[in-house]
Amino acid sequence: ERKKVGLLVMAYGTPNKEEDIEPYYTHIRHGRKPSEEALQDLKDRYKAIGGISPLARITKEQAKALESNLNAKQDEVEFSVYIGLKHIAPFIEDAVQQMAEDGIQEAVSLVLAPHYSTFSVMAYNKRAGEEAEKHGITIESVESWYNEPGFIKYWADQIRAVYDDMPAEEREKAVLIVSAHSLPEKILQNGDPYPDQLKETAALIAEEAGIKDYAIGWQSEGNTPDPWLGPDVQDLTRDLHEKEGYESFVYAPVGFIADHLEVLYDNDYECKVVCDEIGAAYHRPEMPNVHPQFIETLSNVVLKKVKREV
Ligand code: FEC
Repeated sequence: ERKKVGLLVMAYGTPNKEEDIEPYYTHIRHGRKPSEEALQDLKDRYKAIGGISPLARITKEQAKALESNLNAKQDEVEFSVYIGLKHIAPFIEDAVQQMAEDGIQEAVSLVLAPHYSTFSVMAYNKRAGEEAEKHGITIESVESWYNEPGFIKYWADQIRAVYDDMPAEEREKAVLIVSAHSLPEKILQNGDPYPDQLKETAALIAEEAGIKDYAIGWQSEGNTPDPWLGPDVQDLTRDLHEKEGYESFVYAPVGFIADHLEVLYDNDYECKVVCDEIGAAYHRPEMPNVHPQFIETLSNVVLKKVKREV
């Protein structure tokens, strides 16, 4: 008899249809409605990537693939997956409640974002933990997996393939930009590990891919008056072109793991606009999505956590 363990997979969430955009945006803004202008701007960005984001579909596919992989790999534990989203239903709390209704007493949780920060992973885990306590469920949380060898290899392989495809003269003037979602600078006051974790991911990927010219950037920063972590990837692109003469840019948004607005718009549109303006080439390797090697990596991360506890 296999032991039953809940697998709580947490992700950002995305509007499922146009009418969801306003409540979703309001939730992201901690309950404050966006202005008409800001709302329209967000609607236009979704329109530019094809109407809605593929993120909802990809999150479900990732969760299913992870569950199958885990259950095929070992026979001590039977994992049942539950998706809990940060900003739209099914919310993290809904998922934990469903686990309780299904009689789950033990669970392991994983946030579909590699780097730990008080703003992201800690917030997800806090919400899961508070709901779990109400139902007497114990949750072991994976806190980060930004330096997992399989994760590093995934990106190094994709990046290597992009460089190998370049003509030699382009390769000599190419630079890799490794990025994650920006966060307000105030996270640094409490010693948040987020920027150091991104630095480590970047160094490991560059080393494994054999790339010497790389830089770290931040992207998708929010529309608030406080300062955000920089340099922003668009400014960084201009700077690297003007000061160092790079003419080909390879973007690796490693703080994300799926095709969604922040990549399809902020990289594939906004960064590409800058590259076009300065006459540079734009490249963006494929996101992990449900790539088998990537799912295998997540599966190992979860198993390590469970084995430590059993
Ligand atoms: O629908 C989609 O395809 C895109 C989904 C999406 C992902 C995502 C990931 C992260 N965010 C993080 C932090 C912030 C902070 C603010 C913020 C704002 C937005 C807005 C949209 C949005 N985020 Fe997001 N983020 C996604 C979507 N994010 C839409 C609102 C409009 C805008 O600013 O563009 C600022 C909130 C505020 O105003 O106070 C902070 C972090 C991640 C990566 C980790 C994770 O996935 O959880 C950190 C995907």
